[in-house]
Amino acid sequence: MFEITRHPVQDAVRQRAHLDKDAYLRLYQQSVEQPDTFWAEQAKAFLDWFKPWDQVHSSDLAQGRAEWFKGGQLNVAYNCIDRHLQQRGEQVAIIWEGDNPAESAHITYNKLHHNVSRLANVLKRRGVKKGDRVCIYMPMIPEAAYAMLACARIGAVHSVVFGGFSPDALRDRILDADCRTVITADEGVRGGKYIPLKNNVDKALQSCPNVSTVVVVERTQGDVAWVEGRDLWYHQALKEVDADCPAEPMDAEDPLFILYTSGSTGKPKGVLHTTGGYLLGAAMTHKYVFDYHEGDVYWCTADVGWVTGHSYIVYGPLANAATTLMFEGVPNYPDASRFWQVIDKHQVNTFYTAPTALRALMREGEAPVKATSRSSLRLLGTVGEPINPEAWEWYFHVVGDMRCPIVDTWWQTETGSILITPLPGATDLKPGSATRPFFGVQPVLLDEQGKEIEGPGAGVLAIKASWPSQIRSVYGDHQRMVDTYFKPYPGYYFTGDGARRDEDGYYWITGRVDDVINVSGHRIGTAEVESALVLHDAVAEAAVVGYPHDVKGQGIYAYVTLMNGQEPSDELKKDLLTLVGKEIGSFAKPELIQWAPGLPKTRSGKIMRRILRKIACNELEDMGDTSTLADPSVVDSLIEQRLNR
Ligand code: 6R9
Repeated sequence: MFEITRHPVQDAVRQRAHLDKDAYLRLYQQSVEQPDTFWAEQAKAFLDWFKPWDQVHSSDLAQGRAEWFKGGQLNVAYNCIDRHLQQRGEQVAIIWEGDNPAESAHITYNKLHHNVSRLANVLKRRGVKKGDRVCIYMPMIPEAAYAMLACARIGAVHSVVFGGFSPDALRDRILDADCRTVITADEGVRGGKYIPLKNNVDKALQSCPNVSTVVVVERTQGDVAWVEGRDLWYHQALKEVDADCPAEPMDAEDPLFILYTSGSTGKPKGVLHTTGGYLLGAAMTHKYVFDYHEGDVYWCTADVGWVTGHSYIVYGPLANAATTLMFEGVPNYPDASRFWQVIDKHQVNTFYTAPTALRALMREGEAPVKATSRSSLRLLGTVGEPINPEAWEWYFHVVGDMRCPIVDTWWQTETGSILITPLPGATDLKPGSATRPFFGVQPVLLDEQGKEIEGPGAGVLAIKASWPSQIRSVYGDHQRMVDTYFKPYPGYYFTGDGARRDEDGYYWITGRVDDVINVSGHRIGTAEVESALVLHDAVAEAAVVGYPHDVKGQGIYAYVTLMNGQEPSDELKKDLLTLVGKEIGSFAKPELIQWAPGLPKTRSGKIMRRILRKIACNELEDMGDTSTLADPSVVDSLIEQRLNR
């Protein structure tokens, strides 16, 4: 076992920080004992309101109901742009760093205002109204942020679909939210490769008759097909509208966006977030967790297609009038020094990334890091999956030169903003622990009976009181939200994660307890991959589990049973991978496919995943109780043929 060293708050960090330990404890206590007073103050301090709220908060977690700042009116784009213009119009809002190191751009708040307002007018002109859903399928270019903010400006609800999703996955999401408008680009560029986004949209739209507008940003000038009347070039459309577009007053509880995420069933859920509570959560955590100060250059390496990109590239930083860096490329292009070069080039102070990226870069050794200065860095962060202490220490020593605290931030698409995290000036760090709850967050560990565990212990992680940026619904299926998150443990929000709490009250997230696999920080439902595999004519049955992977955190291990008369072959394996790529996206392709003549099942026919997980993890000592298996010999043959040794 790697020994865990405690890292106390350094003096220089504490002196600069907004909050020290006493301030954290005092504010935390107030936030849970007098939540209405606490949140009213924060909402006034962080956001500009057109009209004050009637009630700070009302919720009933047993029913999955939460309302924050009901009756209050505000606009997210106004809060992220307009209110900064008078003092900071010429300050840089977005630094864009292209895939190609020779390309970058600086977008001021004035320019952001101009582009967002024009795009909002383009949408209006095409008939997009408050409450309409708009799908955004974009590469990492500033126009992705403009598109999100343009929707927010007119009260349209955006649904950003990650550019790595396949046309089929895109189609499902467009249909589920009944989007009539899609904003995309001709092509994306990542690691020197071109991604045919517009082409993917065209394929998806073959089965989406309701889509009447496709706005296309010109990124590469690559060849694209064109549907007259439906498709319009972004740069041309912008010229035809004026730059004045008033921000629509929205109720705090009006929807802001939908973001699809995988769960334990085959169908992704459209997590719905609303306006006031979400923005407050994003803005407040951005300031305190990253100890944001005016003038800081802040970089989150996520993609806007995931929630981290929503809250910590776009909404949180812009609400705080920060300078946020948006990176089009990948960590190892043109070489493994890229992240650190970008930090020097733009004098980045805060850097927020995923453990998987760090593990991949760790393999390249220290030289690519040490070839750069990184002297601008003050704070480091991680998100998306548990960070192993070895990677944490590498990040701390090699990247941060032992000077920068690391905030390991635990949260989810459903939580909207960071819930468990160190605060740099307040929290001693323990590598691998997300440490302590943010303001207003009351985490609990529940045992198998659903009883709260006191003191140190381990259980499923749940949250026992509403917080402003919590999920409000699953789009089009409210009952599914209630069933998934609020029914399993009545009165609690169920996270789907397991966790341990130590003697200092620190939380250690151990990973998902449901059938969700976390591959490189991307959530993938096992059922989604299984549904894709069984679409193949040769496949009778498939079972998918996760196993530990050195770089990706978890890898996907698929057991595939073929139809009678079908022979396993490398060709077939390739076909199956292609199929998963087509149905979901390349990032969901299984690492390992084992041909399974039979799967371990109970006599009632349920697949025993516990056993499949053990085999995939190469943990064969204790297979647990196999007495309920219909045919125990199946297990021996699977063990014999196992692929991860
Ligand atoms: C923000 C984001 C959520 C799941 C979550 C958990 C895992 C995220 C983590 C972490 C350990 C952390 N997760 N942050 N596990 N430590 N700091 O990633 O949202 O894509 O919805 O994934 O990711 O398992 O339940 P999302």
